[in-house]
Amino acid sequence: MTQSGRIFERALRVLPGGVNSPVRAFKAVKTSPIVAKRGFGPYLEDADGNRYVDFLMSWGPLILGHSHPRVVSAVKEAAEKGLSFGLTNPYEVELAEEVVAAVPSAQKVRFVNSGTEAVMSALRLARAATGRKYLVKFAGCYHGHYDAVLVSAGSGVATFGLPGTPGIPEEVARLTFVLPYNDAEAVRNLFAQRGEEIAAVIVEPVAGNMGVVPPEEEFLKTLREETKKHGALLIFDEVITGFRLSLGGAQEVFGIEPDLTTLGKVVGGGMPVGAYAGRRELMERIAPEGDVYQAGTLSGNPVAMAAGLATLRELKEKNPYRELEEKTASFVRELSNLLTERGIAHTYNRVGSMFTVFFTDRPVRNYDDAQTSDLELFARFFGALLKNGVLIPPSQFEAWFLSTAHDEKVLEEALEGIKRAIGEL
Ligand code: HOZ
Repeated sequence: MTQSGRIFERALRVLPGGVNSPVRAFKAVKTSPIVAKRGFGPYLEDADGNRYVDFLMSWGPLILGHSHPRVVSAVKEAAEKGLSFGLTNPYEVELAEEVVAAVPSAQKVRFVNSGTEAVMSALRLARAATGRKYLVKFAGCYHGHYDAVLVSAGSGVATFGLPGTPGIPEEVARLTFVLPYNDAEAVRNLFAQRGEEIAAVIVEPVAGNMGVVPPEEEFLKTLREETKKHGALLIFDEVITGFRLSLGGAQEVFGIEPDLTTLGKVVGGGMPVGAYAGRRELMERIAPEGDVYQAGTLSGNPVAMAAGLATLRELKEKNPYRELEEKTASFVRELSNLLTERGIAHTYNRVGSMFTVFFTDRPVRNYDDAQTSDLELFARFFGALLKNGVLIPPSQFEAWFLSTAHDEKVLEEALEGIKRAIGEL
């Protein structure tokens, strides 16, 4: 038995499913999970010493690659001064200043510990600010595991084919309307009927949790127009796209300002950080300035803030976005050519440095399309890639990520592994 196998066997005895987040169990790809030992730059090494070119990249945070020296030294320096104070510290102020400077719609920001927490808090704020209770989300979008948004969700919920989850009262689920992604007409119709009851529309401005699905131009514009017209708030869930597509996120790329933005992943540089941000008068409703309560012992943790700060400063100084996009575009084109040469029907979606390959012959513009992908073939593709030194997300309904550490040579190495893997399908 492998070392990974041995560790996972022990894990199964003490952790539900052997994991602390379902997608890590590799169930959908019918492969034994690997146990991570270390990461360096674009590579991940498992407990048996196997090295993989990593396109999972911790599900998105590691835009600078694993263990970037600047981030690691910032973490060490902060840790030596204290792991947690439960008091205001300078790092959180500096990180907030960076967020406010970069994200177009952010005038004030509150840090929390995960994307889920950010979403939960932003939705509470939206309900308080509007005095309404209904929410709108889109099928296949995933906004963390908060009750209100775990209906028709992407990510792990899609991966395991779950219709929803027990434990969420029907009364709660009924407060969330679910519409198809990229369907501006459906949005207009719903607002025409129920517009005055809707507190907020929450959307991934580029979907990343049904695989990558870019927004059609009219879609985001319609969301902005309809929410404004009916006094509802527009929330962009930029947990994946924030600081990933550009320093100002998807809202900067598409030129549309939401009322509230949720952040996570890159903003924490690999540490557990989430955040929600928005216009001053909205954010000032949050306690202790206002009456909407939300708190956390470890929120704004100095070590986590230091990691985020080092990451954002590196991004600001180096501005790697154009290069990242070009590298990713040419990589995914070559990958697609390899599949075509082998006669495998597929399509891919890419935005910036995130992309997904779907094994279907129709364009993927919503969750129904994404579900036409051949999941059996995806599972075999995943296994063959792993055997050939390439790690991708163990689910069809996720994004692959490139980092600044994925240079030409590494991508060449990955393409060789991919070519061998395709040959084995
Ligand atoms: N937050 C990730 C969604 N793309 C998945 C990570 C997880 O659920 O563990």
